[in-house]
Amino acid sequence: ARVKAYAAVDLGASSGRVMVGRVGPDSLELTEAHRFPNRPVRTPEGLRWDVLGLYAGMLDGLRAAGRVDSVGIDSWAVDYGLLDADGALLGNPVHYRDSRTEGVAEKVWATVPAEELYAATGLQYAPFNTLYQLTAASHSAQLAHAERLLLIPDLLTYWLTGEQGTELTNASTTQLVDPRTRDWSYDLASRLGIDLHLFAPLRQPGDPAGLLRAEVLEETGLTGPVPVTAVGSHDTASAVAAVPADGERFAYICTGTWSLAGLELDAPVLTEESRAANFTNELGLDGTVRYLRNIMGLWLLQECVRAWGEPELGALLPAAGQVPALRSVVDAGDAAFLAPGRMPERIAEACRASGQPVPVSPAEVTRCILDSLALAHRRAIDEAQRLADHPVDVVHVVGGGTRNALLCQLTADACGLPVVAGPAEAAALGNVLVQARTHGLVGDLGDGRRLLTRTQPLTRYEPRGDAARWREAEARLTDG
Ligand code: LFR
Repeated sequence: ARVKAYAAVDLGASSGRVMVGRVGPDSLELTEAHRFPNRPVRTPEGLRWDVLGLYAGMLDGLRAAGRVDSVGIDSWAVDYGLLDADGALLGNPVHYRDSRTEGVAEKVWATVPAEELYAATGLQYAPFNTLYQLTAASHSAQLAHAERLLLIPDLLTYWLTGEQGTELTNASTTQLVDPRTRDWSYDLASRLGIDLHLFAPLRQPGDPAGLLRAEVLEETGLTGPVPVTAVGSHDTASAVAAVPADGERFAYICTGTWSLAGLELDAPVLTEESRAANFTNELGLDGTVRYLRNIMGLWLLQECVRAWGEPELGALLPAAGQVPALRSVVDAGDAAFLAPGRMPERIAEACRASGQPVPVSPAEVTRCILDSLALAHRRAIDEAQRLADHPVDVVHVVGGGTRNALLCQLTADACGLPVVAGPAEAAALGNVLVQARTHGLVGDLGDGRRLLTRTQPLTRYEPRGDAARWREAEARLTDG
């Protein structure tokens, strides 16, 4: 049988890449065609995405990819572009770390209390959920002129094919979808005065999303027809699809700018306890629910590295490994770390405020961050198992953080469970698997996962005892 080639466009908060997955009956090989930076831009209006730069990077990547049988796009969630009646983009998409949503949630809760919002959507509170962004923008000229809202991967798909849709996994991060019906929450939208006609019709992962336009073929040198396939267009949905797990008794942590730590479930958990613990119920492939918590992730380290003038991680991580463990920890789930800037100082302030030694050198701060992330991973996985009544035997770590051996080992230690680390390019692989499935090359979610287990390099980390030290560190954050 012929091996098919799929282009997976995967856009993260700090870089984008076009990967090519070559899939045969029992083979899957992923190569990188092109990688490009994703640099947010601070304009006089606030923090914005350079979406034209991303589009250009994607076209460069497709040109470098060469002959492909289909293209799929995934990216970070919640953000969107607005189109006017001519289909033209209105302004630069706003970055989810922009400050416009400060204090907005309280206004929404005055109309629909937070408890009801959770019961209806299952979405954790995050200031940047699309619902709060739309509320923040409700009096803007742009929104007044908008006929259509397209989430980032749907916007780029539209530019490639001319066809509009709203892919479901990413739609679930808007806080306007009911995770039980997997359709819009019509009642909620009408109570909040949000016109759902702004959104293009829902698409399921695997649905066709059009053909590359003639101009795109010309610009990329590809020969048509080349279909674009809707994938799990939320990067985390694609990454979870590529967790090389066997059975159901597993937890996952998708690591990168964020750590998304939780479980794959058949049904949402909408209890008040779950809301209070700030777990989200985002939608995954094949009727699954991604029950997880957002943890600040390697963003904390990325921002410090930026502040320190970009030292080499190759030297910083071993130095952090030499610093005594768990001297100081911060709450890596705290939204106080969301905004960019002054990160080493903010971490030092958090340590001081909780009466812990203040980390000073880059190695000390890095150690504090990695210990804090491992601790947040532990808390999320413990609480998810309890709240969902879904015990696990193993933690799968996927995404960029798998390259950080210290973080993987500390996570195993903190969770008291074995960690299986890999694949690093999980989002791209999940993207490829959904495309391959539309061609009948792989079967269901379990099939794709078995293919990954057979073909992708994975590293196992066993927990090293001393659970008491992690419990003590956890108490430092929860007792204060
Ligand atoms: C990870 C991610 C998270 C989402 C955050 C903001 O890349 O998609 O799942 O909460 O970015 O969109």
